[in-house]
Amino acid sequence: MANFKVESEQHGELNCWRISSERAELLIAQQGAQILSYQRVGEPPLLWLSDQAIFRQGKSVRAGVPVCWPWFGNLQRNPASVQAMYQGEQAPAHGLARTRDWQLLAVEEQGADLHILFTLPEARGNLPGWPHDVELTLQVVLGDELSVALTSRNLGNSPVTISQALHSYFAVSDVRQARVEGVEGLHYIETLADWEQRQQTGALEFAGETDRIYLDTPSTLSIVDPKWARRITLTSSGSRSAVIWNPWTERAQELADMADDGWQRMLCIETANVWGDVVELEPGASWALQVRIGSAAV
Ligand code: TA6
Repeated sequence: MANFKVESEQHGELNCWRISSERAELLIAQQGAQILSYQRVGEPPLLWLSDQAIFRQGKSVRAGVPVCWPWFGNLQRNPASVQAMYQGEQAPAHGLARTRDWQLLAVEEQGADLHILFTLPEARGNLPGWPHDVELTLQVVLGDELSVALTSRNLGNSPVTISQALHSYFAVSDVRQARVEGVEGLHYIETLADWEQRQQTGALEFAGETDRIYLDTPSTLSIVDPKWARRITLTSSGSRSAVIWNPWTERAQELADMADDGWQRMLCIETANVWGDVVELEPGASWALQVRIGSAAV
């Protein structure tokens, strides 16, 4: 007998699945194959879902793990090789994949883990303004940790260059008391000061709006949350860059889908391939961007 449950749920305009195992529960939207929430039995949520989230077609939900692909952020800020792939007019922020409907291919148990597989059929040459033929899959594994792997395989005849990110929103007690470890000494791009390159001293603490691209990142970053006595650990592969974002007071007020004080309870660490870390896929080549998310008491 199966030890998991898959239930369909409608949230506003979005079809979603609530998938639960004996150990954890996930809510995933068909749009963007976006994980909206992740909670282990008996623990507070690890991922943040905005109290004022808007569940509308064509708009990414302010929650969980939006998939940014085939470019990250503002296309104009990407290397020319990534920009050249897009032939449309207005390029939406964070690419095309997060607002398209994905297909759920399988939910199956493998040992003690639950494997969930999605694909974006339109990536096979039918995305508006982006005519390249790529097999794009998102594999989510619910085990002791949550693993998310985004794999792109170039099925066309010419190289394809992408930037991408798993734009993960983490739940914290109060961002002003949390810190990120693993970034000590790294160089980063300060997007809030003319994209100047700077160097991090010590762990990252938060005292204002933060929007940085960390370069040459190690495979492990963690969020230490003393108030909730919790450490969230992100273990990545296929990535040497990470974006760390918190909108703080004024930017949060501008976001219709975030409460004015919502910024206090969230923190984005985005496992990425951005800046000098974009991915060039030769014909037939594939690339997997992966993060495993775990937590432990501190
Ligand atoms: O990853 C950081 C960032 O690019 C910020 O600049 C901020 O705008 C955020 O993502 C959210 O973007 P969104 O398009 O989802 O509102």
